[in-house]
Amino acid sequence: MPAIDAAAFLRDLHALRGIGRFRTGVHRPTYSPQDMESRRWLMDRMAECGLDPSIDGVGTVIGRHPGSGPHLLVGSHIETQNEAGWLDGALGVVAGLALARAGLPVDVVAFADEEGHFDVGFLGSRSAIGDLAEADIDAGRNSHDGTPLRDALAAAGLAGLPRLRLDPARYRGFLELHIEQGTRLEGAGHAVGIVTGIVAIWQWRIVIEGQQDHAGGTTMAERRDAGLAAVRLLAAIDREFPRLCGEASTWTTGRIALEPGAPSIIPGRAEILFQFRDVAVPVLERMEAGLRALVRESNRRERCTARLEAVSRATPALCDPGLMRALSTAAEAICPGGWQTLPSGAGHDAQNVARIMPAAMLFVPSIGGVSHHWAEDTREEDLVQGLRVLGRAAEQVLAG
Ligand code: HGY
Ligand code: MN
Ligand code: MN
Repeated sequence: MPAIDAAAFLRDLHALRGIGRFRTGVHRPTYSPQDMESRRWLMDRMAECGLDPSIDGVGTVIGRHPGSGPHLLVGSHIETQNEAGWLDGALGVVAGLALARAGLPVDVVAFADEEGHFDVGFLGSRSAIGDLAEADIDAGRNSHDGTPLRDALAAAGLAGLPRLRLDPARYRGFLELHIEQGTRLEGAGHAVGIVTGIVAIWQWRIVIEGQQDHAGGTTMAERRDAGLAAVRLLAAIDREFPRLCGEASTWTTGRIALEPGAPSIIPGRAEILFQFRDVAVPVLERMEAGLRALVRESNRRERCTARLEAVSRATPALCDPGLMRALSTAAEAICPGGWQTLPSGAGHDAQNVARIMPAAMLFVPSIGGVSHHWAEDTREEDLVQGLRVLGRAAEQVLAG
């Protein structure tokens, strides 16, 4: 068993929690001043743990182990959703620091913008596996305010830096420790989850054009209300999708923006951000076909026009059986009977890294399943136990 310093691990987690603190969580949107401060903090910790730290042209931070290998890559992300949790992403990166501090030959990585503040989708891990062209960066926009990605990179001082490209030959594989962000482990009374597969997120923008007009003088028969058309389309999706979806599919409308958004003006424009998720591409394709049919039907029925735009389509991933075996052997040794396998309903950088090398994930329980919320939390004993399972599995893989 590697000599893991649990106290230092928890100290690092709480120190990172203090950068961009928001209530009991954090607010560290990608490239914000607090996000960049956390990346500098991480590089300092990497150097202290004997790693050679660097930040790349999209903000991914990697700490390279100086030895000749073989190595494992361990990490996740450190930016967060807005006003969200302190563990989503941070746990996997700080766990990597703890393994390096224990002397394991690991490289530690924090992939930039896993949380999709920019509409490229998995910016850092896609760039690191060679799946991001310069044109993708040119086209990238902030998902909240439309800021061009190029401008954000320049403002963060990253413009012109080379981009990390992972060499799969350097690694036995990639391991990501993450909170479950659901209630399955807590419901089963299990402390550890070994992930079988990771969903793909297919993200859409639906723009509905109507006619801005007076809310009183315009009769109900003659108005072209983009807001009502949006609501009716979303209701139609919710009626139809249970017929198309898979067992664990989800679909979510994260934002409906009405313009001009005044109480006495009929909205002339509606913009919907809509996504659906599943682990199986045929199910995703079935839901896409259903969505396209519903948009066509809306355009037949409404006096408004709806336009569907694909924002991003991730690739689902199955976790590597060999790494999963190492994780389950370690889990059984450390918490016998207290673990299970389960799919991930959240997307993760591991699903991209899995496209170039073996990758696997380990979950620890989320209290009440809460995540993407500042109240997100996990018991410290579960955090430490998850780290110990990760460390034992990493040692086994490296000894391979
Ligand atoms: O939304 C997700 O699944 C990830 O947490 N960004
Ligand atoms: Mn995450
Ligand atoms: Mn997240």
